[in-house]
Amino acid sequence: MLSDGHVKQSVLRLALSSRVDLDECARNISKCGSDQTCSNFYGGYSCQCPAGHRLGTDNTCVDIDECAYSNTCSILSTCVNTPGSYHCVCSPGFRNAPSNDKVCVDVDECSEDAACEHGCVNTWGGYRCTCGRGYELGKDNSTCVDIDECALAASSRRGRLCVGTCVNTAGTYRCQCPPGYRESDDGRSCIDIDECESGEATCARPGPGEVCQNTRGSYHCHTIQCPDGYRLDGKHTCKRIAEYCPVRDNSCLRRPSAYSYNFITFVSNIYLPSGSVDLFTVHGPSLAEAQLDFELGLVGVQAAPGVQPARLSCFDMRPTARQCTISLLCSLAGPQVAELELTMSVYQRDQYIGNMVARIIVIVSEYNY
Ligand SMILES: [Ca+2]
Ligand SMILES: [Ca+2]
Ligand SMILES: [Ca+2]
Repeated sequence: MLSDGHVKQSVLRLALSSRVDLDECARNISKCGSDQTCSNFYGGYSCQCPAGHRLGTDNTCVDIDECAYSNTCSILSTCVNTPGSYHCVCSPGFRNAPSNDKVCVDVDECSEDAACEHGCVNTWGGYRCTCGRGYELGKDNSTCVDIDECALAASSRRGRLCVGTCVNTAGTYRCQCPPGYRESDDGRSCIDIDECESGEATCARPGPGEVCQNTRGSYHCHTIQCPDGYRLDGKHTCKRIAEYCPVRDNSCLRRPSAYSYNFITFVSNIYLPSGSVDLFTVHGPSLAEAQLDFELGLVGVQAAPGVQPARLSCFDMRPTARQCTISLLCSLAGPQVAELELTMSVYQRDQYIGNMVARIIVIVSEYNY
């Protein structure tokens, strides 16, 4: 006889002699055990075991082991039998629901004691820490460590983050340009400052003969000093004062009729996809039956310490009947300045009639951008 988990043992007695009920419970003459509840009824009484107990064979109450049979504990918990009942001991990350020790619910560690430096995401049975942009989770899974984007990019094949220098900072990075450049609007590139244009350039003596040549990341000052017997003509040319040489004055004829100064600048280690790049072309005079003869020389090289100076073999000369083109064959490192001299001798009907000199000042800047 089961009712509400209580186990009843009822005793019916025949009361033939009297129609008055005897209350065995009240009289304390029932055979109910001390842990049982006695319930009187007309003509008998019953003994009830406490909840969670069943009546044993010898009429004593025995605890029911709910864990051994059916229980409501989920797989996330362990059933623990108790006298008269049981409860569910929750797995780590879970705890009993308020006022229900047979149900386990997830602990929201984020709203409690989770030690996350930046962010926290609650998960079923646990939680995880998150980090803000530019940070990654440390080995302790709770603190956030700055990502070195510069080192990461350098070790990956994605290429450089910055044209200039990459500077790692907390949570991000920035690109830095050397003096002589300004940062581009996107912050990644370096844009050359034209110091000659802006007036920042401090060339020795501004005025005739002083040439300010802007270069990538810097500028170059060059003073054109015309040799004796020459005068500055325009900005970049020295002309022989004696325009015509006296007849048979060979020493006069051997002197160039003009020196022109030509400035060419490019970046360090310039990429030469086809192996060479044309630098400069000098054209011959428009004389009838003129023959031209060209000669190329390296006047001098100023290279920074540790920089391989340009050699004459780095330059090629392609003369034709009317002109001559100078090209670069080497990917020169900078900073350095090389000065070339291209002498063009002019003949007419096999008669030497004079020469001109083109000075080519090749300025290689320090950086490759
Ligand atoms: Ca949780
Ligand atoms: Ca960083
Ligand atoms: Ca510049």
